[in-house]
Amino acid sequence: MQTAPKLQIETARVEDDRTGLSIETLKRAFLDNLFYIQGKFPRLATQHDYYMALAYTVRDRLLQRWISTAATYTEQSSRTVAYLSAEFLMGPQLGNNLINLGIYDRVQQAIEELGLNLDTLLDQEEEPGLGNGGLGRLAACYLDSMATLEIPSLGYGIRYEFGIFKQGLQNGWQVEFTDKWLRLGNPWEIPRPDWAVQVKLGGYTEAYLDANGHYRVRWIPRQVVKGVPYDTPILGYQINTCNTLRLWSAQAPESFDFEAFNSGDYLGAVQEKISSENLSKVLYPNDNVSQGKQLRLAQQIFFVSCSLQDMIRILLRQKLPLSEFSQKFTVQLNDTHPAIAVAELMRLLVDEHGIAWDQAWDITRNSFAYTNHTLMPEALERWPVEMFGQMLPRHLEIVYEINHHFLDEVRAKFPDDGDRIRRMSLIDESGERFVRMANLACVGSYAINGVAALHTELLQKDVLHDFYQLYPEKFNNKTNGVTPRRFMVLSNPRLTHLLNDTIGDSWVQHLDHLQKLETSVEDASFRQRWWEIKQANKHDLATYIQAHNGITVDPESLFDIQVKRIHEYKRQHLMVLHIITLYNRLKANPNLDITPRTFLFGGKAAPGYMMAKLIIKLITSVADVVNNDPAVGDRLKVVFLKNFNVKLAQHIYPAADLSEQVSMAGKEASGTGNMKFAMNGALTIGTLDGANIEIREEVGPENFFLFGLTAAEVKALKASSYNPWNYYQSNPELKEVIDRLKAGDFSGGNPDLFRPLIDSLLSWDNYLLFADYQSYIEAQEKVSQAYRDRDRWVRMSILNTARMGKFSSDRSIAEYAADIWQTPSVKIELTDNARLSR
Ligand code: Z57
Repeated sequence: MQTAPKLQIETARVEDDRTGLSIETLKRAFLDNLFYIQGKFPRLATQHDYYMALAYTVRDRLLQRWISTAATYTEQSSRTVAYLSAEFLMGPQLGNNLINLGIYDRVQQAIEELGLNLDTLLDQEEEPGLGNGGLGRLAACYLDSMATLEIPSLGYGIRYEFGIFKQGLQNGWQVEFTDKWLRLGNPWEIPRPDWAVQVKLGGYTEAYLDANGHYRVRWIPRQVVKGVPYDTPILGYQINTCNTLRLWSAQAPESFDFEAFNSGDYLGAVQEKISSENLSKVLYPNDNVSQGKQLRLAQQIFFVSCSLQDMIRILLRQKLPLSEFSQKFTVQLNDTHPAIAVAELMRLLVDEHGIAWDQAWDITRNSFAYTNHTLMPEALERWPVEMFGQMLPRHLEIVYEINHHFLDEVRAKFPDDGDRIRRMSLIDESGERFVRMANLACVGSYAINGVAALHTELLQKDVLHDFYQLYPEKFNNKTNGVTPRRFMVLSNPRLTHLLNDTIGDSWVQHLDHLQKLETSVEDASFRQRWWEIKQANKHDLATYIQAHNGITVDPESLFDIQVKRIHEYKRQHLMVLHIITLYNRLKANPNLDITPRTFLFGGKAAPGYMMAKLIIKLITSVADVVNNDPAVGDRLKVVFLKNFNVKLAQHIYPAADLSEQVSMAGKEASGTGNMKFAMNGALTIGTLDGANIEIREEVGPENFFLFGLTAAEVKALKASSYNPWNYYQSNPELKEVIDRLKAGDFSGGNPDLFRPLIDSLLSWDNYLLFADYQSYIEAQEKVSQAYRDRDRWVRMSILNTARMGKFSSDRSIAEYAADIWQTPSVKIELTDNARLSR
């Protein structure tokens, strides 16, 4: 403390270099970082070194805001959202931080003056792919919006050493490579070893009487794992708020090693260390599926326990009593992956902090809110009671105790209803016994939400109907949104400039201001510029395709795109049926005047999901035939873009004419790619599923290509038993598509390759492709007609963008804050950080 005045003097110059925003200062800081952090000079430096130097330059500016933010939250003991998620699919950080800091153009100039190219540096970044798809990317968009709306928040998750695998293609099949994203270092994170915590696993429990003669339980674990937090700053858009993403990395605790060393079991000690570190080794690569693996449960308790202990540390440091946990924090559960938190908070409060059960239960129930993200039965998490008890013996007791109280509550409201009790119990006892995590989340939360209007309705009617009857007041809808900073400003600069020229730049924070574009629809020169921008973006993507796939595509053709995880319910293969239909028409009538199309696919299949991998092989096989048939010429091209990730996504949405959102109605909870496409002026062909319904409502039915059965019709058809064979027999074009596939026309004459897929389509097909085929083909004909009338198409495109205001994640987050969290926003002044050291 005595040294503080000296510290202040020394920081005076450093501070300017580390916080200044002038081009000269940025250049000086960049070179400083190249020398003193990378230890390189220009003759030796690689592009990656330059990227790192720039990243550290930007990080310094973030840290200045981060410190001001943390100081303010601490001073004001602000109510804070803890967003618990097993996945955060962040995507590259540098560009986004430049946008949010408002220094993109200046940095571009500084970098150019140094003889370098900003795009090349941005391209160096290995993206943190710590998520599978929609759910993980939603968490990332929500962090951006919480910071932008000045809501105090902490994202809590796992610092996977290996994120989602990298996808390669070999002979048209998906192959997986480990994602070694940390290999060259991660400039955005700061380890906080001093805030490490311990997590217990395995072992047994025993009862004892404490000093006051109270009955208590202690848990003697078999293993203890240390969780070390790594913090990443999350800056809001042109605001000083800089929140934190805190990811936990698993390590073996030193004390455990020592015991083994002393007992001479050196290899045993090393083994223990390896098994501990496995907890944060790799992201499970499944989307919308739960495998029920033991290591996955260990990951869940690991990050949940670390996070709750961290919150308790923060609470106590602010000199608040534990009874105020739920006033200080609201904990959002991103699906059931963190739902074990309900039992873990009870354990921490009761066992570790001596709070009575009833009071602990009040605190717990007032702390959690649960978001459900899926209606897919195979995604609902259930843990075998046996496995659960082995790993979490104390939690199993707590779950039983919660269940005991809960079922009493159910019986009181619904007497003599044994079926209801069996359905609602936290334990599934219909066969092998399972712990039901969705039930635990519902019982332990004060709010439950779905992610689109239809989805929430189906939760209430179907999947969570019993819970809706018991707790109707807990249920609410929060339609998803996406951040326009990353998915418009950063990824579509041409469109951003046009929008700014036309309506000013307030739309970036208030996306509904895009409405102001409606009048420009009548302006022919505006329409011309709109068209040229889309063409330029398509040209860029065509260049990428040429370089990566060696396929020449025509930027004037209609870019018809489906990018998302590969899953049967999302029906990538429905788009393939359309492609083959067009191909057959061309073969039968070579001079047919069709609208030229480029079909683009991208997406990963879970490595164990054979049917999804076969769909990829189908796409690449159809591509090989169609792209190389002289009878087709340049009229149809089919491209599978490998390794679809956030970085690639940012190149794709701005270049899309048509967005394919063709899931079977009632299966896609919301979808978020649908929003990213439409914001960038793509038109949608889609079913009445998830947020498609709300997008269509907003943009107007005349600006949306609708097809297919409704969720209610799907349900009815399934109830009356679906017979694909009838569709096949009665629809000649469909029959020809299937017959060609069967004959091996797309598999080098091999009729066996696609047999599993064809058999499924023809005999039971849970996703009713044939039932929607004709309607889809007809909608696609309307698309082709509309595209031929360029003026009409551009008008529709403009109106799509103009009417997408609702789908900003700012709107979603504002609703969460108002209806669920009750978190006031907190203004952050930029403080002179040197002052904080006094
Ligand atoms: C996942 O990406 C989603 C739901 C899940 O239960 C799991 Br596990 C992973 C997706 C839904 O499929 C999308 O429809 C939704 O838009 C997204 O979560 C975000 O809510």
